Formats: sequence, structure tokens, C-alpha cells
Amino acid sequence: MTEELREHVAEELLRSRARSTALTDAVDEHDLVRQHSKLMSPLVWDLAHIGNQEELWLVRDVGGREPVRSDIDEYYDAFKFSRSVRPELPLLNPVETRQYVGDVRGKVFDVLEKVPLEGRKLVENAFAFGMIVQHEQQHDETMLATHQLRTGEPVLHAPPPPTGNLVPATEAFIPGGPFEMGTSDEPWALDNERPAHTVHVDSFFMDTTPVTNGEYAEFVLAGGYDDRRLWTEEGWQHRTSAKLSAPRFWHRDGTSFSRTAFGVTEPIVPDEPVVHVCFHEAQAYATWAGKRLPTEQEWEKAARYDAETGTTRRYPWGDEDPAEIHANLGQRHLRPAPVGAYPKGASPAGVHQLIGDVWEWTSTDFHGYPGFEVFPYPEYSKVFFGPDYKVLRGGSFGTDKSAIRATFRNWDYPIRRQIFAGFRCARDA
Ligand code: AVJ
Ligand code: FE
Repeated sequence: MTEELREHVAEELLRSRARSTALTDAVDEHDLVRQHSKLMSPLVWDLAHIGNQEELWLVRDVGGREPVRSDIDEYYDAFKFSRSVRPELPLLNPVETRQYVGDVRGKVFDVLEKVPLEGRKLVENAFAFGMIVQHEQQHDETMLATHQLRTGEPVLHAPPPPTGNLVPATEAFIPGGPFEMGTSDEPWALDNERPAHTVHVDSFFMDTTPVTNGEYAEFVLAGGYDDRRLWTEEGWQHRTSAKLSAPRFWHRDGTSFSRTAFGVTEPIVPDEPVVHVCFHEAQAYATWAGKRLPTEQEWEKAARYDAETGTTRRYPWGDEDPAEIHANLGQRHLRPAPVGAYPKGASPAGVHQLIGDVWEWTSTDFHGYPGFEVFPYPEYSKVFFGPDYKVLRGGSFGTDKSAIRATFRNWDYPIRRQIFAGFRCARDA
């Protein structure tokens, strides 16, 4: 068991590093060190930060080893300097950064070989490795978002996703009653996903698919951005000051739309989920459609609850880890897949594409579950609890399978659009 676990961890470490390397080798020095948007760090910061977290947690903490570099911690501490000022810091250059993350990784493999992975230490140490794998994959998704903000010739390439045919969307009925939300036994689950607890949800209808580009274009053409009644007070203010008129990266030509993704501009694909909309846009669309955004609890019940057995599944499709037939994850494709592309990934209630494709905005503020305990440090999620952040669920085409679960909770400001976020609608039964 222990050997198997070590091997699994080693494979996951290699897989995440292959992705980080591909994302940073794809561009030249200049594009690595420059800031492509005030919202993002330079790519070279993300890479060194990945190495620095790995050094802090696995080399120094779990391994009890000497620091690889003790002089740079503060520049890669995400709480010390905000993204917008990071280019001004005395950062490692690209050559030094690659050397640094390689040196850290060498020590980590040595720690992995020797560290106890049994008994009580198994849970603690295995989680530390799992957390570092997920952390790297999370920053890889962030770097992918930086690539999307970068202008210039395309440098990332991937085959198109599978085709699908589920337009127009239908609704699934989710019966009211209790279900078990969250988890107490997923080994790599983060503190905010814990503990498992019983939640009562009233009956509701959930859209079987995320809202598509075609549906969203209708909202734009119907004047949705100019109809104040569809927006909350806060949403209208933001829509006005930020001059929103369509999803980020869309271009309008009369009544048709194109969009730019990773350097390629092409007409929008009507049956692909819409992406790069903020919470306020999602909320206004839902109101226009006569619906609303789901709560986080509704989202998880639609994703995990099996009404026939009354049990909660690990994933919509069952208990197996995500495979290619289930969901569009891991940057295998550089875009969301058309609705209906993953029939094998549907939930027992018949809700499609809950995992992968686009993060889905929910109407819920980010808070700890009843019984929440900080683990391993308050800066992972506790410091973000409160009314400022909305919960997003399900992961995107840029989320790795190691960093997504049906219990996984992401969060962001309701005005953010550079993340790979879309949404689906729900309504009361
Ligand atoms: C969970 C995606 C909101 O990227 O800010 C990375 C994950 N935490 N490094 C983020 C994270 C620390 C986090 N999100
Ligand atoms: Fe981080």
C-alpha cells in the first residue's frame, strides 16, 4: 500500500511538473517575465512560487531538510505582495527559476523515498504531498489564464473536444430532502470541503447543461446589458463602471460575435458553454431567462445525490476517478466542449458536464461548513471566508483531475472574468 502510494505521488508530481514546464517553455524570456495583465503574476513568478511552496511544505516541513534557498521566501509569499506589484520585485530570472524548482524537486523525491507513509503520519504526509500536487495544478490553471490574456501569436495547441448534441437545454428535477454534503474521507480534500454534513435542500429544477454561447448571445442581442431590471444594484454599478457589453474576449460585429482564445479569433461556437463571464453577468442572464443561479448546496446535490439509493456519490458518474470519457479536464482541449459531449459524465438526475468545461458560478458566499477546522494553515481558505467571494464549482477544461472533486470549492470576486468561468441556471420547483 505504502509503495503504491509513493508511486502514485511520484507520478502525480511528474505529471504536474510536465504541465508547468510546457506552459513556461511555450513562451520566450520576455513573455515569461512581463505582466500580461494587472490581474496576473508574471509566469516566472508562478513557477518559482510553485517551487517555493514545495520547498516550504515538503523539503523543510515534512522532510525537515535544510532550505534550498532561504533568501527568497518573501517574494513568493502570495500574501506579502499583490499580483500587480510582483514584476517590480527582485525575482529569480527564468534560468535561476528553472534551476530552483529543479533543485527543490530533487530533494522532494528524496524526501518521498524516506518519509514515513504509515499510521498517523500517513494521513498527514500523504496530504502534504497531495496538497502540493494540487497547488501546482492550480497555478498551472492560473498560468493558462495568463496565456489567455497574453497577446501575440498562438503558442499553445490542442485537439478539439468531442462533439455533443444537447441543445436546447432541458431541466432535471432534484427532489427535496436531506443529503450528505462535503467530505470527511477524501484523502486530498482541502479544509473547506470538510467535514461531511447533512443539508436539507428544497425541491428544485437544475438545467441539464451550462448556458451556451448561443443562448448567451440571445441575451446580449435582446439588450440584456442595457436592462437595469435584470441586474442587482451592485451588478448594475459594476456593469456601468466597467462598461460591460458581452463576455470578456468577445467581439461584436452587428448581430454576430467572434471571440479570441489563446491567440486565435473565430466565430463563437453556439453550443459550447459560455466562458469568461463574471458573477453579475451570470446573475443577470439567469433573471432574463426567468431563472436564477443555483446555490452551492443545490449544485452539489445535483452533482452527487442518487435519489434511488439516497446516497451521495464521489462524482456525478459514480465513484471512479475522472477519466477522458467523463469530463473535459486537464487542458486536453483548449476550450469547453459542446453541451452533450460527455453523456457518460452525467449525474443520476441527468445533469451534464458538472465537472470540467467551465467553472460554474453559484449564488453562495464562501464560508466554512459547520464543524470547519483550519488545515493546514488559515491562509488556504479561512482568510477568504465572508461576503466578498462567491463559490464556483466543478472545474474547467483547464483544471487537472487531481485538483477537482465534486466537493471541491473554488471562490473569486463576483467581478472576475479572466478565470474560465461560466454558469448554469436553476429554478424553484
Ligand atoms: C482556490 C484557485 C482560489 O489560486 O488563489 C493557489 C488556489 N491557493 N495558491 C488561488 C491557491 C494558494 C486559489 N484558488
Ligand atoms: Fe499559491
